[in-house]
Amino acid sequence: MTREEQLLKAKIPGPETGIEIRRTMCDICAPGAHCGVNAYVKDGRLLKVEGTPGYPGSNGKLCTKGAANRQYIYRKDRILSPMVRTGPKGSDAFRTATWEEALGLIAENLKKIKAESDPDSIVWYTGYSKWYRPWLKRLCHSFGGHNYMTESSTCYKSGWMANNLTFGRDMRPDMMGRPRLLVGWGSNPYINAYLAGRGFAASKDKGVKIIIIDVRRTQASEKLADLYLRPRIGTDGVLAHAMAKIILDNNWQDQEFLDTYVLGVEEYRRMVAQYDLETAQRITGVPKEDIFRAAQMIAETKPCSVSTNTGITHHKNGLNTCRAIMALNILIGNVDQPGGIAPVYDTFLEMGAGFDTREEEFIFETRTPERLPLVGQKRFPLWYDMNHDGQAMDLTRQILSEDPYPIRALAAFGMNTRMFPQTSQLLKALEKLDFMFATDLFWTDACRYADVVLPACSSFERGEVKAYPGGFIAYTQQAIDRVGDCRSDVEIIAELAKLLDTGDELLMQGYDACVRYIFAGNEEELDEARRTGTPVRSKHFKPTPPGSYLAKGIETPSGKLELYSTRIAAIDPAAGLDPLPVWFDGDNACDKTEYPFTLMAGARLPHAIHSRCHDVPWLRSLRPEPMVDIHPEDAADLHISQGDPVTVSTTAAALHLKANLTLSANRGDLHMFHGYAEANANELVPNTENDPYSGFPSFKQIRCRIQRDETSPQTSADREEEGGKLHEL
Ligand SMILES: Nc1nc2c(c(=O)[nH]1)N[C@H]1C(S)=C(S)[C@@H](COP(=O)(O)OP(=O)(O)OC[C@H]3O[C@@H](n4cnc5c(=O)[nH]c(N)nc54)[C@H](O)[C@@H]3O)O[C@H]1N2
Ligand SMILES: Nc1nc2c(c(=O)[nH]1)N[C@H]1C(S)=C(S)[C@@H](COP(=O)(O)OP(=O)(O)OC[C@H]3O[C@@H](n4cnc5c(=O)[nH]c(N)nc54)[C@H](O)[C@@H]3O)O[C@H]1N2
Ligand SMILES: [Mo]
Repeated sequence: MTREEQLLKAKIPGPETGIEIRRTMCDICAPGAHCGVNAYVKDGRLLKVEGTPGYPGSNGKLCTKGAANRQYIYRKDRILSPMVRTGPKGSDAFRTATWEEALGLIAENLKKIKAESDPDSIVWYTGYSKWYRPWLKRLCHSFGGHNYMTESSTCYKSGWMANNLTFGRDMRPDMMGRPRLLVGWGSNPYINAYLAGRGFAASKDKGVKIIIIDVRRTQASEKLADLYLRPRIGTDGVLAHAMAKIILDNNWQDQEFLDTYVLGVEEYRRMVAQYDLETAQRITGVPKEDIFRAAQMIAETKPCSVSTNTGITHHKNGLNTCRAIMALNILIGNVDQPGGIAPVYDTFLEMGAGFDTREEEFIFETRTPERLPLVGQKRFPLWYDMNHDGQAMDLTRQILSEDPYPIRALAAFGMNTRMFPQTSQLLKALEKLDFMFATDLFWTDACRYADVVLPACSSFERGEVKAYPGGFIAYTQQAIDRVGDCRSDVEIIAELAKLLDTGDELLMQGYDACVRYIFAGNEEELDEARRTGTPVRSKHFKPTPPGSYLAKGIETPSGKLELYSTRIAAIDPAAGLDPLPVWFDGDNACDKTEYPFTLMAGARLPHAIHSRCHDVPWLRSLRPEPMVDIHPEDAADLHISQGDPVTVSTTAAALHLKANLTLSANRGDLHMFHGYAEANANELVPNTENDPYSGFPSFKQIRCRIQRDETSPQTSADREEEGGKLHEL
């Protein structure tokens, strides 16, 4: 018995208490770690949670969000039963309904709209939750539709596209191969993925060097970095190109690797030649000595892994910036080499676990040929070419303009409108729909615009399968009583498959039958995982050794690693996309004297995840008020003190909140966290400022101005009191 197991055993409550410990997983950060949870349950109610020792990845640890699961699950605004709208859209005028009536209404309306128009006049959308996605997408297909879209229209997929264009596959740092230098570019793993943060910290303890490149001072820049570069927002493409030029000028590149595996080296060399150190320093604001030192460290420390994340893709030239950053791995020959970057092979729900499943077959086998262009297809042709899903960032525009055809209905699974740029415009669009239904745990604005609302359940209230790196399969069982009359999203989907006359027998059979289809060949593992509540390793687990990807054949159109993208070159030239990872100034076009600041809306709070945790009391208490971060010198120029009420304005909207003076902000930049209902950062983000390659909104680079509100002056005593508690997050 391990020490953790002994400790756990010592804490097991006696039978006289009526408390049982049940195994489940935390789904608040779907799809991330899904940390293992020991749920203390009495009479079907959750009393407390602890991490499950020995669980893949999390191994007994939980973050602040995971530790607050009880408050999350019993949030006051949980939806308790199906609801049907009785008043105007946007209001709270709803009545309760039975499941039979609610699902019947949905089926009746969707069938009618399909018959009158086209199945693709119905959009199937899902928010951040990933666990039911294969089921929802199959339902869309089985009903004859294709207009399926997800929150990945703003998350992860742009980086995935950048990597696929360049390497033919998604790529991650090969931590098993023990890199000696880690470059975290726009990455704050302590907060965004605490398990990765722990990994970085453990590597540092073992002498691994770390470079952090971030526009804000963060926990990572302070605690991890041997070298910290702080560029101006959205100038990373220049920084990466300048480093590439240094590497090439000094002949530090792996020429043999370039000659053997890479397409477009000469075009790339010509492109980066314009970014000499002077130019790079002028544009990025990073001292040229630091740029040189970073390039030298990257070229000389072997093995080295350069990686980036989603923050970088939330810019108008985000996808190309990602390509520019990842190209450094190619120059130094660190692709598919131990300790460099390694290809990812998805097993299930976008997670590579080292074995194959029939997930793709499950999703696509009922898909029919497309007839109409999908949402966003014309505006973002590269997105369409690589994803064949709708791009949700074009939904507002298409509903309002009906161009190229009207969208009439929306199936909204976990849609939080607060996460979309210019939320109020999206709400206006929802008002125009003939029919909408929503599933969510909580009562959201999207619910207020729906005709029918269905209560969904949390991961503790359902069974769920998950694959983990290392070949593990977890299969939980329901651990607590359901709150109210909620159901799992997949139960809802299975029921709709019946009522919508899809004839999809497999989908109608429900979750477990589909899981067995997807995980065919792993039935024993599924059974054992389910019985024991402990993840089980698949007998089909096969690690992919470094070098095998290059040996087997690079999966780009040219069969080479592409610094020049042949896939982009094949897109209609009218789209104006460049096959090279060119940098352009993504600053939005508006008067810079009127809008002298740059707003970065939405780095991560440790205790919040998008819209999910702001109404969880423990978590909210850690940063109760929406605030805008501003450099103290900028604040002094504008006579703004800590805690002052201020207005931040962009071309899209104006927002009232409080000022937070902090040295984590660059001069000239403002930072806000997203997710606060009373100060929704996304109202400030114009929904026309998108990356033309990915369609992603420019959440992190918006021109703005800030001024002190004279209407609600604070007393100097108030200010002094608040000034004492400078927020450093
Ligand atoms: N300004 C700004 N905006 C951003 C970002 C940013 O950085 N800045 N980041 C973007 C990114 S990367 C992302 S991923 C998106 C996230 O955006 P969303 O996908 O909207 O994220 P959430 O608010 O976490 O979840 C959406 C909804 O799902 C509900 N939900 C939770 N679990 C379940 C479930 O099991 N079933 C159902 N049916 N519903 C459930 C939640 O209550 C919530 O209302 O936001 C994007 N928006
Ligand atoms: N606690 C918590 N964890 C989360 C989430 C959450 O909401 N809360 N969301 C999850 C989700 S859905 C996602 S997609 C990931 C996102 O995680 P990341 O991809 O890491 O994204 P961000 O936190 O948006 O940005 C990372 C860093 O990039 C910096 N940055 C912004 N703009 C620039 C720039 O122009 N240049 C440079 N060099 N740096 C820049 C920010 O200051 C930030 O510290 O996090 C996940 N983890
Ligand atoms: Mo995300």
